[in-house]
Amino acid sequence: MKTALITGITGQDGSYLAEFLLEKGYRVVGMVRRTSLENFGRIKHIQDDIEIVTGDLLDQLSLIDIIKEYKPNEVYNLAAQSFVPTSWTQPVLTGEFTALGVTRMLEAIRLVDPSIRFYQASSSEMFGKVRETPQKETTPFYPRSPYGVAKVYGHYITVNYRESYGIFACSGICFNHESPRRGLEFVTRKVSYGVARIKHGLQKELRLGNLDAKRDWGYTGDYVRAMWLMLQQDTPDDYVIATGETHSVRELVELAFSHVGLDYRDYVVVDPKYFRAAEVDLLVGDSTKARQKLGWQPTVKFEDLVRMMVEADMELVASQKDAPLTPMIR
Ligand code: NDP
Ligand code: GDR
Repeated sequence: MKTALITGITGQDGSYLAEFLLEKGYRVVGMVRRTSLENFGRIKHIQDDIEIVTGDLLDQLSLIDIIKEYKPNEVYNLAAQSFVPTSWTQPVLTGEFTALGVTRMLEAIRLVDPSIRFYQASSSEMFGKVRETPQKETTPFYPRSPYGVAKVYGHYITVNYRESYGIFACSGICFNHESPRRGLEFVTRKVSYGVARIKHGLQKELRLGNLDAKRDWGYTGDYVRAMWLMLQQDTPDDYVIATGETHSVRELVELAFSHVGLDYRDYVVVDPKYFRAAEVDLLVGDSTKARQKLGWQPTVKFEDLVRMMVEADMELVASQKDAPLTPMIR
């Protein structure tokens, strides 16, 4: 039985990856950071099937201890400060988690067992300002936020440890991927949750930022399969993971509202508070390499993804109706 260590297991991707690896017969160890209240909402249904260990990407020794104790065959480094706007308000902390955290984990692997296979969660935010479309592995990076800059560091340190020490280290340059477990502050979930609350009469308007930004949105369940596939190859490499389709935030909003019979123009308010200091205008990925070498392809189309998220939130909000939660939407 192979052992996988997942950092960021309490996050969206971590929960889907843990489910996927359990189905493959892995022993799954999830690293969580210490919090005063448990934060296991996304993994409570599999909590009895996985092992949880406390550690932090900010703490080098905790990583070394965990690698020594659990002896993973594969490490999936998904933990990060992943919300782009927060990277402007906490740029140094974002660098510590999202950039240097990668080096700390790679150092733990190098020191304890360099034969461990390593996956780094790189991001389409590294492409940033449009240089070329669609974006592929060879497209130059031009990050537009401290988050994007930190991910470029994480990406290149992964490449460097592969080239310097021969570690089987791969980067998945994943474009946006979403699900009913997406954090409430990201735009797809903010919209699906907002639509559900409006439809249930709990909210009157939805305040958003730039409706013209375009993203290549896929389904998280498809993306975690690509992460695993990368670590099963004969040689380590980096891959763009994307659907190849792009849509604007406006299209997302229009579709989500129309799914419950509403016209978004009656509810959406553009609030400059949500504009970014520097925007990424257009992302669309070319995942030909992953399709050819990994045999990967996405299975969920944009329209189905939006429908899935709105329906899940309609149910969630209905179940909360007597005790509505106030979303912490920024
Ligand atoms: P989430 O924000 O949902 O999850 C992030 C996870 O990282 C959480 O489990 C969080 O723990 C954990 N974490 C944060 N800081 C630390 C730390 N210092 N030590 C240990 N754990 C920490 O992100 P996603 O699941 O959406 O994304 C997973 C990864 O993929 C991230 O690295 C993200 O940047 C990257 N990515 C995501 C894409 C997407 O579209 N989803 C696309 C491309 C890249 P806690 O629950 O305690 O906060
Ligand atoms: P992104 O995702 O920044 O692409 O990063 P997000 O959903 O936050 O934004 C997508 C686009 O929507 C526009 N937008 C808004 N965004 C938010 N969050 N809230 C709003 O009200 C709003 N209105 C418009 C944004 O300006 C942006 O253009 C995600 C994260 O998961 C990263 O960790 C990951 O690396 C990248 O995807 C790929």
